[in-house]
Amino acid sequence: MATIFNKIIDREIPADIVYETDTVIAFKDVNPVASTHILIIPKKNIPTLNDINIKDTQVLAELLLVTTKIAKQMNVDKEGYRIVINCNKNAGQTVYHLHLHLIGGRKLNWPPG
Ligand code: DGP
Repeated sequence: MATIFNKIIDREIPADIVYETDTVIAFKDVNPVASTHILIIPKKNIPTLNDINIKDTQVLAELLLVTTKIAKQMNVDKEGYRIVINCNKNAGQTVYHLHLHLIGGRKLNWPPG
């Protein structure tokens, strides 16, 4: 099912895009929880982490590689950052299109809330 993120991919609504390839796209989160808060998503519709399969191996690897590139680009790689994937309601997933949150720029608490 199409979500708001498909509209960002298709340029139907604006987003602050920081990185893009044929298969993934990354943009600033509209509700940032830290000075660096980027969402990295596959262009392919994958609703949740539960929906990945072996055919997605390449795109999943690319999501992680792109995340590390953006962390460098945003200058949070040395101080540190966190990647979060919320899966379904107990984790607070609100957009049902797989996405990685890249969060950095401040000290992050552990365990998360
Ligand atoms: P999650 O709770 O993991 O499903 O996080 C979804 C995130 O998506 C949330 O941090 C806010 C962000 N978000 C929702 N709608 C939009 C939008 O239209 N544009 C942007 N840039 N981010 C959005």
